[in-house]
Amino acid sequence: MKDPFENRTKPYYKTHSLHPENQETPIHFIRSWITPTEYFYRRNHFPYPDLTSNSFLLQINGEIKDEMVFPYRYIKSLPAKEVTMVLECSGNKRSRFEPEVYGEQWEDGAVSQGIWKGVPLHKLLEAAGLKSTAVEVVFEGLDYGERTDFNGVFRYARSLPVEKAMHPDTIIAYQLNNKPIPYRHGFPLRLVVPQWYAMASVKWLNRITVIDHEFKGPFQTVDYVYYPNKDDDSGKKPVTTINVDSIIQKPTEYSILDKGLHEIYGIAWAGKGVIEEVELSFDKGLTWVNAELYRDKREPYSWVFWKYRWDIKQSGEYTIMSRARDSAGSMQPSKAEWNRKGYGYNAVYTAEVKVE
Ligand SMILES: Nc1nc2c(c(=O)[nH]1)N[C@H]1C(S)=C(S)[C@@H](COP(=O)(O)O)O[C@H]1N2
Ligand SMILES: [Mo]
Repeated sequence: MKDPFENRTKPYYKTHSLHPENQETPIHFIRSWITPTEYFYRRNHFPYPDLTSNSFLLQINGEIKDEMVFPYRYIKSLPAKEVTMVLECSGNKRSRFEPEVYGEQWEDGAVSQGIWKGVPLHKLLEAAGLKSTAVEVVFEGLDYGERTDFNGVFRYARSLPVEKAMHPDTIIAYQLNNKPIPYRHGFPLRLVVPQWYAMASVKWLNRITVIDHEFKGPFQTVDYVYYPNKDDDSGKKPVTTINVDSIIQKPTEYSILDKGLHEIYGIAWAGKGVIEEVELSFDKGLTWVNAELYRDKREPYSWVFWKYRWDIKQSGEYTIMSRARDSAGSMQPSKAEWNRKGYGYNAVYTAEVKVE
């Protein structure tokens, strides 16, 4: 499809599928605070939607006092808010699960950081007048298609509990990194939900429906659910908040290093709370040292950079491990919680290197 809003020349580091487009970027080499827009990962369930003049109207209906239609231009004229945050696919790092799980085999790159600008959603919901019967708010994108498990055509749709929808940092965004949101990332309007995995941040947002019950759409109750068991659905729970996580950006896996001083670095991020500590181990987890953290205190939803000066005296093979801890009391586990659809992988990160 012709893309009037983006002129990509660089190839993607890894393409998982082209129809729909699922691609990730070389996160290991990103040192800028903000992920340049052309390096943002892309995750789609359906073909990119066609835009018409109706795509520039946002409807709100359901359990509200007045049905409303907000034009794109009007939304852009309202007092805005900027949110710098990690956008992470809940399937990020899925390829690391053992035993293997189905789904796009994401490596470490289905996570990006951007500055989103838009209008707090609660302002629009307040204008429409939420009824006391409101339980959830459903967000529908313009994209649609078939699924392999059900007959019919579905739109991409997700819900939030009223409380999360009313959070002042849940926004209807129209800008990413100081430009209109690129078409592939949800132009003209996108719901942006800090702290939750990215399936909640509905692209090409077209309709908001307030409902008096729990939403049962397939992207809510079939996908984006943790199923801890292989053969049955017992113990299932919805995928919501991002798990505390980190990666080592340098050295990359299987690097060959000289003895001596090396600066090693990476990033760490959390959903609930902020990163408090990143620890490293060079002896398979026997002992841990603290990395230095670099953060912007005003940006609670963004990742932190960490750095450590590693002085290697002895040649040999090493496994470097990184482990982040957040202010909500969670730490990366040594083994990720396996689940059938492969969401939320966040085991201690490892990179094997050789020192000569
Ligand atoms: N309308 C719509 N919104 C969507 C999706 C989609 O397929 N359609 N995918 C979701 C998922 S699973 C992810 S990880 C992010 C990907 O956003 P990106 O392509 O901008 O990186 O969008 C979310 N919002
Ligand atoms: Mo995702």
